[in-house]
Amino acid sequence: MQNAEIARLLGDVADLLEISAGNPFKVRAYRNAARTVADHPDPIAELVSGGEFDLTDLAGIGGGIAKEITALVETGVLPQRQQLIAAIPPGLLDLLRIAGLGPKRVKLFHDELKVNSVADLKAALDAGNVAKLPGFGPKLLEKIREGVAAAASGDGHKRMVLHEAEQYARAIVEYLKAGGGIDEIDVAGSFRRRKETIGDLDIVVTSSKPAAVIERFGKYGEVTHVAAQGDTRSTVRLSSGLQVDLRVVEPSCFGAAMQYFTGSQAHNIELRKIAQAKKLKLNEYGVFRGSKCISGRTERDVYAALGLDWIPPELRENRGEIALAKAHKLPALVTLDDIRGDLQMHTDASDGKATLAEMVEAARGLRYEYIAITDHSPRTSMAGQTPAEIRAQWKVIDTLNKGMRGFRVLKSVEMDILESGKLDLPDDLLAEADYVVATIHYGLKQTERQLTDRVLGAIANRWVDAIGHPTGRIVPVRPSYPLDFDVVAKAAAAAKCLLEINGSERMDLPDTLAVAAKSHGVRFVLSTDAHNTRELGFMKFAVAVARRAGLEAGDIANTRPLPEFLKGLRRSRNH
Ligand code: DGT
Ligand code: CA
Ligand code: CA
Ligand code: ZN
Repeated sequence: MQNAEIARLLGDVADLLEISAGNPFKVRAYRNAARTVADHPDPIAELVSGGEFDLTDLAGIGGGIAKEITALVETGVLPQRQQLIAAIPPGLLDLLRIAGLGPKRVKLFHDELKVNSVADLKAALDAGNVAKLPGFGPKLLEKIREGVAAAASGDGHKRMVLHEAEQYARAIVEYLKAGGGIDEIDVAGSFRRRKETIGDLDIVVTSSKPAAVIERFGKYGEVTHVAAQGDTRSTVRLSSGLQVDLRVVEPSCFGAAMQYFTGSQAHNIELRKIAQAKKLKLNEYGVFRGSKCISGRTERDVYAALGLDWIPPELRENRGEIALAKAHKLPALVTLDDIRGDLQMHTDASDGKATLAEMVEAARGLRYEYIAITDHSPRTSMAGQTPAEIRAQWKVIDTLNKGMRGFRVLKSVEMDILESGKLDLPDDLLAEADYVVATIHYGLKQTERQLTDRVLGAIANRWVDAIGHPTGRIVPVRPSYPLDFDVVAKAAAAAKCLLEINGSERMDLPDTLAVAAKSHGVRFVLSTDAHNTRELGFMKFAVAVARRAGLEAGDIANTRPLPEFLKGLRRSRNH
């Protein structure tokens, strides 16, 4: 069982306690425990079943919750959650899964309107009773109405963020492999294309014992419902709401099946047109001339039969990749191995959880050559550092650097671009840094003109080396703030200011905007925005966005060795 799943169940307990007016300290304890588990770098379930591990050593986990987690790992059931579910109307859990609704609102509906199910909520909306509650404006009501409609039609499952889907996919693939009898196994679909959210997982397998694989799949501990099952395919729903499709195929068809089920649908439709023009037929079993299969063993064979170079899955969106494959002009996409440093992360000097030393050690473990420590500036009220504190941190970094070989910590800061458009730190301080990233965190409700001007103002400052998470979006909870992105991209290119691709759940820049930025001549920097050591692993998601945008190593500043990286920064070029 993966950490995301344990954390989700602990979070359910917090929600259910809150709805049933449980002890607020207990609510908080479960929420903290959920966070601790979600942030833990190693699989908690494995540690617990290994024996020697004491859960109460973890921050925020006491004896009671430790026992609960141990029971969960051993039995697949969290006792506290079962008890709570038995004591409340079961429909309340469905309400919690609706977009825009959390425990506070569900409790309010329950207490004030006697709402106990999706149907009850729909009736209350229709009768205008929700609108009478304080804090429910037209926008929120519309969002809830949409969520209720989706839930009522059985389609209410939210898309899962790639970060989380990664854990679920890995766990279920490992489970299937552990059962034996599997020759090849891979995840296709939007997951393989590395889309930022996943509708469902599509797993393709070759096996000499299809029936046994299908049976084992249906018995996976998290399965709540087997939606469809045949001799070679099955669809299940997990307790997290995630749907998983499994197909068992012949080895001679594995490449064709992977190609078909990777999609995208738009990409596949274009491929079929190419096949038809060559008097061939393309489907999930292979490429056929008449009834004779001419390829299907590998994806490369399938593309070759159509006269195309193999296309990396991240590009398969029918956005021009097929013409490039035909002309042998596909980009050599950047890979995780190309990345030599991580240029945004936080320590406990601002809102991070780990110390500077811990972040450095973890980054060295990832074989980076350099990192930037980018704690927040004063505007981030609770967490920001004053100029004096920043200078003190930089002194510590100087000392640290003297004691290291082959690795360098860059003196940096994540500086807020204030609501007024001014920058949060003075030029003399910025000039002493090795690297500065400027970002917007506040005043997101301003107009497009105001927000665009703020970003342009930051780009105009010669000491701003990069704009961090440039659009402010967070997948899937918050869209971009209004921004004239073309104007921003042109200005960044002209000023040699980098634009960040942030690999946290922001996934910001989005892939489509990174494409647009590249066309204006922008260079990029990839970062994780890690707030603990585990999140340093988010670089693969920044790389995913970059690959979907067709970026090559040469487009990305932190694929360069340190001297070249530093020389390429505008602060060194402008002298
Ligand atoms: P998702 O799950 O909504 O994030 O997106 P996908 O792309 O994973 O879509 P999904 O799971 O419905 O199907 C996986 C792939 O299988 C899809 O990308 C292309 C292929 N596929 C599925 N159904 C069809 C279909 O009716 N026609 C074609 N051409 N391809 C299909
Ligand atoms: Ca899918
Ligand atoms: Ca599917
Ligand atoms: Zn930030």
